Parts: sequence; C-alpha cells; structure tokens
Amino acid sequence: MNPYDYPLSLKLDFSTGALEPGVHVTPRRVSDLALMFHDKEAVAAAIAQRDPVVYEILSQGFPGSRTDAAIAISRIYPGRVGDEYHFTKGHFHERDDQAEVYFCLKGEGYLLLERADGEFRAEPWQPGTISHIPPAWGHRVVNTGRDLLFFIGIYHLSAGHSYKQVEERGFAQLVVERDGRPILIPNPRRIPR
Ligand code: S6P
Ligand code: ZN
Repeated sequence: MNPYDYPLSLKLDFSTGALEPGVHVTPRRVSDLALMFHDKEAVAAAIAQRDPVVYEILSQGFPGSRTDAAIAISRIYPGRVGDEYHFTKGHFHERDDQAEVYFCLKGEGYLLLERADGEFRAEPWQPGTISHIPPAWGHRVVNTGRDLLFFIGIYHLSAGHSYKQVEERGFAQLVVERDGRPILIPNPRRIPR
C-alpha cells in the first residue's frame, strides 16, 4: 500500500507560513546564495557576521503510485544583501515540459521569470496573486517588503531543479533598493552570450 494513494490534508498557518504535519524544512542562508547576490563584498560581510537565513522551504511531496504531485511553502525573510532584496535562488526545471503554479499568500515583491532565449518578465506580487510558470521559464521570487513573504508552489517531483544557469548568469534584471523603494535594473554581471 502506498500511503499517498489516499487523501491527505495539511494545515497552513496564514500568519507564519508554518505547514504541518510531515513537512521537510530546508533553510537557505546567505552563504548558500553567494553566487546569486551581485554585491560580493556585502555577501562576505553578511556571512562573517552571522550568515542569516534568507528563506526556508517547507516541502511535502505526495509520491503516489500513479502521481508525484508536490507542494512547498517558501518563506522569505525581509532584508537585503547590499542593495539587493532577499530572494529565492531561482531555478529552471530539469524537465522542460513541467509547469508550476505559485500562489502568494503573504507579503509583497516580484516573481522574476526568464526563458533561455532571454525573454524576461517581472510579475508584481501581493497576497492573492496566482502566477502560472510555463515550462522552460526560470523562476525566482523577491521579497521587497518590510515583512515576511510566503507563497505556495505546486509542482511535480519529477520536474527536478537546475540551478546552473542562474548561478552562472543570474536573471536579466535585479531588484534593488533606491531611495527606500524597490526598482528593477539591468543585471550588471550578465555575461553576454
Ligand atoms: C519547486 C518550487 C519551489 C522552490 C522554492 C525555493 O519547483 O519552485 O518550491 O524550490 O521556492 O526556490 P529555489 O530556487 O531555492 O529552489
Ligand atoms: Zn520550480
């Protein structure tokens, strides 16, 4: 008997983003994102100080005998490294036929999306925003608010994660603070193809 062939319900706390039961929690610290933030001096200073947690992934797979649906809550803490707002690493799915749905439950920010051919989108996010991520679009969420941002991602375990392209090239645009407000600027370290 596969327990995931039977219904299962989880409980989400709408104020904290906590999800129970049986959820696997993966913290990501500044050191895990050292290749992603553009200001390497600010990265080194943050790591030397206390290497803060930027976000946590609370994941629950449902690997049944005929499906492998999964969900994950990502909780991004407010803050910046240098002038760049906290974000998820960002990835492409290994399988290029795998879409995903993101649902913003709390906080404000952007969903950055980019295709391998350079097509780029920045979707403004607030609670209630539901974004469809089509296959073959890299995706990253940025928290530009003063409070926690969290969202649910719904996907298949078979989709897989590839971080290589984002580590090497980043996204086309960065979300940075200027005069106390978030703006998008071209990524200065983008290597021309
Ligand atoms: C999985 C889904 C999310 C992310 C999570 C963290 O396909 O997109 O659960 O894994 O938001 O982002 P990242 O880029 O560190 O995996
Ligand atoms: Zn994904």
